[in-house]
Amino acid sequence: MPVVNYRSEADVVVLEIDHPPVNALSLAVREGLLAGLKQAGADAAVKAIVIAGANGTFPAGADINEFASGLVLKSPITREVQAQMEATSKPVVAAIAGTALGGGFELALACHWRIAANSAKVGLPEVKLGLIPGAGGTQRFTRLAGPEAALDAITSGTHILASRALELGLVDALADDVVAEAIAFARRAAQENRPLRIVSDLADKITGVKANLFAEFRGKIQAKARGQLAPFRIIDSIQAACTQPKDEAFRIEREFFLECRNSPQRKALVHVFFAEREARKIPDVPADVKPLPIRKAVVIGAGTMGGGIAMNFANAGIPVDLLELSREALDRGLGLIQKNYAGSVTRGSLTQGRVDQALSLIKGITDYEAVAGADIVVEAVFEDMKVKQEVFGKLDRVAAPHAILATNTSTLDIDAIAAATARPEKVVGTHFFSPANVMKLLENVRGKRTAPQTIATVMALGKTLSKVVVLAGNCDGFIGNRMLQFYTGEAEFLLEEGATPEQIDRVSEGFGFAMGPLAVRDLAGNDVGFMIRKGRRIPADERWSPILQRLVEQGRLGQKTGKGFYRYEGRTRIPDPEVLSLIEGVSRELGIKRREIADQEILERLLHPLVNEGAKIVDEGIAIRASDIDVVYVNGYGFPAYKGGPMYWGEEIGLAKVVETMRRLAPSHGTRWRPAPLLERLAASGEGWSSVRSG
Ligand code: 3H9
Repeated sequence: MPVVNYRSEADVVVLEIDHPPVNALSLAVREGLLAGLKQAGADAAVKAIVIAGANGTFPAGADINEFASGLVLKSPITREVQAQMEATSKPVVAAIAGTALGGGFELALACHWRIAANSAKVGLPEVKLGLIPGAGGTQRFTRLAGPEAALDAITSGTHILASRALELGLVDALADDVVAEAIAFARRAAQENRPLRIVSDLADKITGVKANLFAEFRGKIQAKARGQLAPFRIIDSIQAACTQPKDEAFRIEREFFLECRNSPQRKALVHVFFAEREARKIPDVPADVKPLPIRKAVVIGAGTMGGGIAMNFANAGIPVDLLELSREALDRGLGLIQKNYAGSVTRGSLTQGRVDQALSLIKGITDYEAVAGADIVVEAVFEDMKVKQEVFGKLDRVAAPHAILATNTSTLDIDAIAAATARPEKVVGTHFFSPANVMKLLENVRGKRTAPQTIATVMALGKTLSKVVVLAGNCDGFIGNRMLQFYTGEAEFLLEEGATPEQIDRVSEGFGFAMGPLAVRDLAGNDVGFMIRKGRRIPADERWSPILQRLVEQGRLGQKTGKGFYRYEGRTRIPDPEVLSLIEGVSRELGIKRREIADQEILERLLHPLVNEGAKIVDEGIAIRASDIDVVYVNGYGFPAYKGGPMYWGEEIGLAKVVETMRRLAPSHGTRWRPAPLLERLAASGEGWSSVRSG
C-alpha cells in the first residue's frame, strides 16, 4: 500500500499522505513525497501541487520511533523533500486539517502557501520531546510570524488554533473544505502566474529586530526552563534566523537539532511521551468494553478539590452539579470557582466567552435527590473513611442504577468505601491532584470488584477532561502517595541528621523537581500532611520523624499560616532560625549527632526510596508497568519530565547500582533501605523494567 497517494484533480495533483494513525513523516512517507513531487514537477499537464493528509490530519510530526532509534535518518530526510518543494516551478499548497505538528508543520511551512481548516491546529511541539524543530521550523516560522511570536510558540510547544495562525501569518486562508479550497487556490496561483512565495527567503520580519530581545527572553524563561537544553537552543536558533545569513542559520538549526536529538533529555522525554500513551492501555479491559457516555456529572463537596473537579467537567462541556449540604459552604465554593476563572481570564489562558460558557454548566445544589440524573458522581468530601462511607451509602440510594460512583480519596481503601454500597462494581477511585483544574494527572484506582466497564469509563473520562491518566490498584496511598511518604519521610530524616530545609529543597530543585519536598509540605499544609500520616500503617520496625508533628503543634502549618518549614513573606520562603532550633532539638532528643551532609547524599537519599517503593508497587501489580509510575511522578509530583520519572532514572543509573547504594545505606538508615525483591531480581538478571508487567 502506498503511503502517499498521487491523485490528479484535472490540472492539480494532490499528494495525500496516508500513514495512520497520525501520518508521521517516516522514511516511506518522505520517499513517497519526493517521488510525487518529482513526478508532478516533470508532468507538463500538472500546473500545481497540493499536499494533504488522509485520516483527517496533516502529519503530526516526524516519526518519533524513527528518530528515537538513535540511528542516522535515512535519505531523503525532510529537508530534502522541502528543498524539492522550494525548487519546483509550480505552486505547492498545503491543505492543513487536524493537527499539523512538528515536522508536519515544517513541511507545510516549506510550501508556497498554506490553507487551514477552521478546526485545525498547528505548532512546533518538539521542545516537549527535548528537541528543537529540525526541518527549518525555527527559521520559516520566524520569517512568517516574527521572532517574538516564534520565541513564545516554539519554546512552549503550544498548539496554535487556525484562527490565530491566520493572524500570525502562518497560514494564508481558512476554509471548511480545506482540500477543495487548496486545489482552487493552487490552480488560481498557477493561472495568474503568481510569484511563488519561498518562505525561507522572506526577510521583512527578521530585519531590525531589537538587539536585546533574545537575552531578555532567555531571562524570562529561565525559571521555568531551568536545567533544560532544548528551550535555550530554540532561542539560539531563532536568534540565528535574525542575525545570520540564511544558509548559516539553517546550518545552525540542524546542528542544535542533532545536539538535542543525541541528548539524555530527549531520550527521557520520548520515554515519557510513549509512557503516557501506554498508560491508557489496560490489559484486562478489552478494547470492546465500551465506556459509558458521561453526559451529566455531580461532584459532592464544594471545597477546593470539589470545585476544581467541577471546573474540569465544565471545561470539557459536561454539565455538572456541585453538591454541598450547607448553603453557606456551597456559596463559598461557587465563589472560589468564579475567582479561579477570573484569574484565568486575567492571565489570558481563557477568554471571558469560554469562562461564561463553563460557568453556565456549573450548578450548585444542596439536595441529594438531584444526584439521580448523573452518569457519574465524584465524591470529594473530607478524607475520613466514616464520612466517605456515609456519603456512598446515601449515593447508593439515590444515584441512577447505571451511574458510576467515584471517590477522590488520595489514600483510603476503595473496597471499604465500595462496601457501603450494593454496587461495588460501579465504585472506583478518581484521584485528582490539587489544584484539580490545573494539574494534569488523574490517578484512577480500581477496587477488587470494580467492573471493566467502570474502569473503561474513567479511563476515557481522563481523555475527555484532557488529563494524563493512569490506573492504579487499591493500596494505602495507591501509586503516588504511597511512594511519596518515603520521599518526604527521608527528607525529614535528613533534617534530623544535619541537613537544613533550604539545603534539601535546593538539591531537589537543582535536580529539576518543580518544588523541593519541604516547600511542597508547606504549600499543601503540614496539618494535612500530619493527618494523612497518622492514618498510615507503619511497619513495627519503622518510625516517622517527629518534626512534622512539632511544626503542627507550634501552628507552623505552612504557607497558610505564614510559617512552616520556612517563614513566608507572601509566597517567598525565608529560612527561619526558629525551625532550625526545633530540628536541632529533635536531633538532640533522638541522640543523633548532627553532621554535614553532602548534596550528593541528599539526592541519593531522596530518590532511591522512590525507586524501591516503585519496585514493590510493580511487583504487587498496583501499577501495571513501571512506566506508569513515571507518568504519575512527572504529571502529579513535579518530577522533571526531562529526567524521565523515578523508575526511568533508576534504570538509567543502573538497577544494580541502585541496589548497591541501598545495601550500603541500609545498615545505618533502617529497614526502609532494604532493596525490594523485584529490584534485587532485576539487578541480578540485568533485565530492565520492561521485562515486568502485570495483567
Ligand atoms: C518532530 O517532528 C521533529 C522534527 O522537527 C524533525 C525534523 C523532521 N510519531 O497521542 P495519541 C502515535 S518531533 C510516531 O494517543 P491523540 C501515538 O504513540 C514530533 N507515533 O492521539 C499513538 O500510538 P498508539 C513532533 C506517533 O489523538 C497514536 O499515534 N510532533 C506520533 O490523543 C495516537 O496518538 C509531536 O510531538 C509521532 N509523531 O493526539 C506530536 N504522534 O495508539 C506528537 C502520535 O500505539 N503527537 N503517535 O499508542 C501528539 O501530540 C498527539 O499524538 C496528537 C494526537 C495531538 C497528534
